[in-house]
Amino acid sequence: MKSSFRSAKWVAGALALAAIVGTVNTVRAERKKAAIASDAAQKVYVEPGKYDEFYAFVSGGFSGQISVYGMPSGRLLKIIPVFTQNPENGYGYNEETKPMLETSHGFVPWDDSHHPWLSQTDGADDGRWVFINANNTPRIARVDLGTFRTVEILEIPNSGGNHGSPFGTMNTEYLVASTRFSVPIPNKDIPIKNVKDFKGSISFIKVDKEGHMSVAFQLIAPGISYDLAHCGKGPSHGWCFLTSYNSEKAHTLLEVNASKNDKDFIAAVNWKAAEQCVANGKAKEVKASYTSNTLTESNHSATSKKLSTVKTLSVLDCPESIYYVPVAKSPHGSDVDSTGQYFVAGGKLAAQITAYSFEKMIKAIADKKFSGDFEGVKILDYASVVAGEVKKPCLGPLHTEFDGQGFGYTSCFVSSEVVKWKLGTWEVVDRMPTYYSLGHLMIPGGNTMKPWGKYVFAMNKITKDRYLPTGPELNQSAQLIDISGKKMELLLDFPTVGEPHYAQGIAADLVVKRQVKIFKLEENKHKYAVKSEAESKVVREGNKVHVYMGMIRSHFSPDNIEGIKVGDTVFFHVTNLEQDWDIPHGFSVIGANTAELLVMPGETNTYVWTPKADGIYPFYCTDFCSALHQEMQGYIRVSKTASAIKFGTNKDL
Ligand code: RUQ
Ligand code: CUA
Repeated sequence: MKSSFRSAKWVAGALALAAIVGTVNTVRAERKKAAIASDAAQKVYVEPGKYDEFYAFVSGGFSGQISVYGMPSGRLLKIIPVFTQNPENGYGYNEETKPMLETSHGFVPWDDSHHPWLSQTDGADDGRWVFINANNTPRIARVDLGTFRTVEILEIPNSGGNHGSPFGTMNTEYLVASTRFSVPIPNKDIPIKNVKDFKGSISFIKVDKEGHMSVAFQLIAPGISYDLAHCGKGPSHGWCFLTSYNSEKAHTLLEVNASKNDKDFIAAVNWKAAEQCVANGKAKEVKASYTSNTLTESNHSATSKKLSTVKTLSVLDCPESIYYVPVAKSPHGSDVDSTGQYFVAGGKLAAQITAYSFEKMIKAIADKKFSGDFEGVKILDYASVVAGEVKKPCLGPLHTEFDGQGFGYTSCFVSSEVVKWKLGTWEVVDRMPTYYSLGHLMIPGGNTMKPWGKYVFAMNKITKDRYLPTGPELNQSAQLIDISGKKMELLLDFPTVGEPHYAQGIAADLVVKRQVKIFKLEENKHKYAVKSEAESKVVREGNKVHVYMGMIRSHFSPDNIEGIKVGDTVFFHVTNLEQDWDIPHGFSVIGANTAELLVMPGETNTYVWTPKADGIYPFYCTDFCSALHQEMQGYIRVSKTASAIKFGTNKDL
């Protein structure tokens, strides 16, 4: 570590920050009246019956899910359950989807999801899948945009927290996932103060043609905290750029102890070089325990597979795979512009946005322009790689997206604004206040080579005084800003679900054309499916009872079942026999200790019930499916364990 990074300016920094926050609060009150565009209403008005131009996939943060909005209307279209059980449709409760939430720690029914990332082909969003991270128990999920369902979840071994994840390459060859907390690798019982022995992993997740994910290899790097990445494209394809913090390697009170050094690092990772090292046998296959969960739509069932080894590559055995680039202190993510020539990072505590030139970086590596090394990783000389610093940017710059027209848009958390600046001249050309404390922002396609431009979708952490109050907790919010003109114009303000972090936007037609409307009944390979009402039956296997049940407007078959006994475990395998778009049926039994089923046309789901006392138990359909939905119901007769009541359904009784 070079001593120039050691000047302890954090005290001054923290005081300055406190002063800034005070000013910002006063500014807020004045800004509340800030004008919105006079034709804003027209610009966001999507006529009833008309579609929005864009989809926005917004992370749910502590809700663990993804919410889908139409843009520009701000209409909430759907919440896709990913890492958190969802009683609304039985995700994570029914037998088919429970395996999706299995991990090496057992069943984990919740997570904290931050960064959706749309699959790309040739550097442009292609509308196939959206990936998203679980921050707490390290995982990456893949959602199929044909069905809007989570179809795969891969656990990431050797990670102490999967925040900087998942960020993909321009053809979705890999997703990069870095560890936020350094930990011993392999994990073991050592004193916390031995933090110097902790390591950081940067995982490369291979995505095959069908979307299936696997851990290709993990770079084992110095144990600092790695954060958000964006990968190169065009000229910089083959590289990914991740910011990091805590080069101090603090293990307590990080807010102070990890802000001492003047500079942190961007890790520039050459994944093609790493691939080469792996091919040359420099990686080690090590023991690791993690899971790979997949939902197969042919039988509508998920399976969880336990994996036991992973390939790790120490950066010391492949020094050409990683370089550190000095960056203003406490950065929070690195972004690559649409041409792939620049990568950009803001320093939260430094009021500085720096753009680096990829070309200069390659030259600096060739010319060995190093200013030192950090635990064996070469540090590039700052002046040799920097392309420019944005002049008079803002306070607390975080994330940058690009419009494809030569401008960057950076979110500024402390000064609550979006700043628009020009690539090349590094001048700020416009500012737009946000309400308040802006985290991420998103431009549809703004992280790709082909942005649609048009809007900035800003995600704010604090909404005090923006909406009707709702008790101690107020919602986070999104704001829509028109960027099609010279000046940014605020159009719309709306609350979000959970705490949005990053989002991704895509032209609607790319997703609309892939929509699956029904699952074909004749292709249903679920072991307990029925293809018609005639196939419905009950089968007893000891004290297990399997009910093969069909649903069609507006009845269940069977709808009368007798001969169930206290002590039985009853499996209701319920098939929706409809073959019509948007006709789900629901299923639930009084007193059952689980969530309902919500079964899509042509699909089979399983509901487990253990009756505890004899009596008559009604069940019914929970989704208003027809004028006779209220009549869609049935009865189960439960008898004492020793009783000899005849076992059967309508036809036998
Ligand atoms: S975070 S506000 Cu992506 Cu989790 Cu930046
Ligand atoms: Cu089926 Cu309501």
